[in-house]
Amino acid sequence: MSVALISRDALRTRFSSLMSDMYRREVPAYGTLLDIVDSVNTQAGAAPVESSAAGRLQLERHGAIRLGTADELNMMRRMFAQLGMEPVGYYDLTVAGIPVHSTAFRPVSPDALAANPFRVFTSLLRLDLIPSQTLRETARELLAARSIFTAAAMDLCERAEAQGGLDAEDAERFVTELTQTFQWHADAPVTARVYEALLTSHRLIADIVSFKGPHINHLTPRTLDIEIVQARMPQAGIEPKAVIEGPPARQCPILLRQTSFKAIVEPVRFADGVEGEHLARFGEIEQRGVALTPKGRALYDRLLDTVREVITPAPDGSNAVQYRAHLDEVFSAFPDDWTAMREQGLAYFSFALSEAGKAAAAARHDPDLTLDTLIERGWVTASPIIYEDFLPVSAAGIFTSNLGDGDSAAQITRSNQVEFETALGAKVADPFALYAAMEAESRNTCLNAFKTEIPAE
Ligand code: OOG
Ligand code: NI
Repeated sequence: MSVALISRDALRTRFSSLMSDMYRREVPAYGTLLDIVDSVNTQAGAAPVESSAAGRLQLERHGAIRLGTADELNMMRRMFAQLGMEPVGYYDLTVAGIPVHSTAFRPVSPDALAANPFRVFTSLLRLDLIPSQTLRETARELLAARSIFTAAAMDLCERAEAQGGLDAEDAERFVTELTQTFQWHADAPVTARVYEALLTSHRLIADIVSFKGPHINHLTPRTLDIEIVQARMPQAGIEPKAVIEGPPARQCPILLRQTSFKAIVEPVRFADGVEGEHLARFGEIEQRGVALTPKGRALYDRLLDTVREVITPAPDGSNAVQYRAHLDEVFSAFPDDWTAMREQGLAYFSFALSEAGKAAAAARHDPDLTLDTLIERGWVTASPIIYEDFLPVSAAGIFTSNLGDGDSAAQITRSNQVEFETALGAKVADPFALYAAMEAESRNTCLNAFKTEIPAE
């Protein structure tokens, strides 16, 4: 007799909700932000970008963690695989002076994304980039001495791998145990002196190396209107950053717009008994739009570079109005119309038969109909495919141009990715390929409806 196994989608939803409860307890401002986002999302009359958005919107958020070693990353991949989350994309943040490289663990199939798109941006520290050899060794020893997963989480992960899943009781234990990996530990295993040295080397290195585990550093709900949430944050006592990152506000949203509030101060007790504090954990909100094709993405990158050659947002917000105006002006070159974006091959769309289309397909078979004709006749609808990934630091372009040698830049990037994938124990999926496959499948389904004979029963 076989046991009933809990679906990976259900496990992911339960895990994401446990993480959200924990972060709300640990960082109360996150709870306040969730309340604002909830009320804005319910009020927002605007139709969500994708038709199935309403159902998944409440559940939707992403988190971010930073790991210290290859073994931690490897085990994390196995854990997340049980939640239906696969590594997608490679982000090299060293180009922006941040000593990590990263991937996003997320569901990939349309069904899994519709069930719950919860994703975790996961970074791996690049120890080799710590300049001081003594500090590097200290960091290596600290990381080697910790184990970030509970024994029960590891046992249950192995059981899930062997059985192809977990029964209800094991599933609940597994997600509960796994959540513990991401909790905040106020008691740090380093002395205050070592912490200070790590902090001086790089704030992020101290955050990764000085603690017992990879505390979740933010959780980000998705909103239908980031402008309203940004405006309401100060009224609720939360101070947002000066400008919203990413593209400007548009009729037809593209990619990702994000804004955050400042890291909170958390008390720490160091190994030598010294009391101190740590700043790392914050809150963020995001608004997601359509996924861009390589052509659309190139246009986006070029326009953003153009903006930033003239003006970069000052952290104190002093030029926020001018930045915004310039961003709006430059981005007027990016078509703000779904049909234009589709016809110019700038974004990905998912196609479906309309009611009229279904009737037409049942009545006649015409293998010569093109998708464009079907759309013109109203037989097929095109809905934007949501961008499920992240935006790598735009400084990447500056890095490449500063090197002045395309080949060597490409080589550095490639070898980093190989190193990352070796640590991960798997290859990362190419996000463009995933969106293109979703689009192609929906296109073929529509076209095939007009090609195939109705099977005789
Ligand atoms: C991750 C930053 C990336 C986002 O939304 O772009 C990220 C980190 O700070 O560890 O979460
Ligand atoms: Ni984030």
